[in-house]
Amino acid sequence: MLELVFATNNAHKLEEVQAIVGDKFVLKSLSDIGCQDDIPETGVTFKENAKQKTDYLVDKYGLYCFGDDSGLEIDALNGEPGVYSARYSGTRDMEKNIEFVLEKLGDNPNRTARFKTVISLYFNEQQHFFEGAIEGKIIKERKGEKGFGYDPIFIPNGYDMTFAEMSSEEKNAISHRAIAVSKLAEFLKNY
Ligand code: ITT
Repeated sequence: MLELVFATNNAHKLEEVQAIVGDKFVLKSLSDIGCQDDIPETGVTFKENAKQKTDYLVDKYGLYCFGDDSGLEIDALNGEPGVYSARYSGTRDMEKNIEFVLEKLGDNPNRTARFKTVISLYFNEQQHFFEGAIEGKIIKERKGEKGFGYDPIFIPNGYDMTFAEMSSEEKNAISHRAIAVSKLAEFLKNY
């Protein structure tokens, strides 16, 4: 079994990714390795932020690791919240962040959006990136209780329910993170 640090403290993400990667890899979170640091995410792209996370862990712990940065891009908001998804309203409170998005969009008929993920992997002394995206639209009111983040207001194209109405299996089969993580898993399967 291969141990890899996943540069996150988000339990939902760890669960989702472990399910996709399967038993061959044991994923450790930041708290599992005793890292309490607030790793800087100061980039203006998902890729820069993802790489900042793995650079930090490699410099400080010398461990093989991966980190992702994800977010929601809404066309009518010029790609926002983007890298600011976790704190769009100025807080990490997702109720407020969703409210802020819905207020900004108002009755704008252009509701197209996508979730994106970029994964940075540091493995065998090499740097790799894997990307995933899923297109969809933002609805006007929250629907569903599952998932996390902006899931209650995002309906992926080809579906009539939000990510928050899907089981984790359904979401994991199509999500931005699933796409990026499958690319990561595909890459790692030879090791
Ligand atoms: P870590 O930095 O600890 O990994 P995070 O919550 O900040 O956790 P990301 O940087 O990957 O996670 O994502 C930033 C925000 O984008 C996240 O807080 C959510 O609000 C939103 N987001 C990302 N992936 C999402 C998903 O699958 N469903 C809903 N919202 C998501």
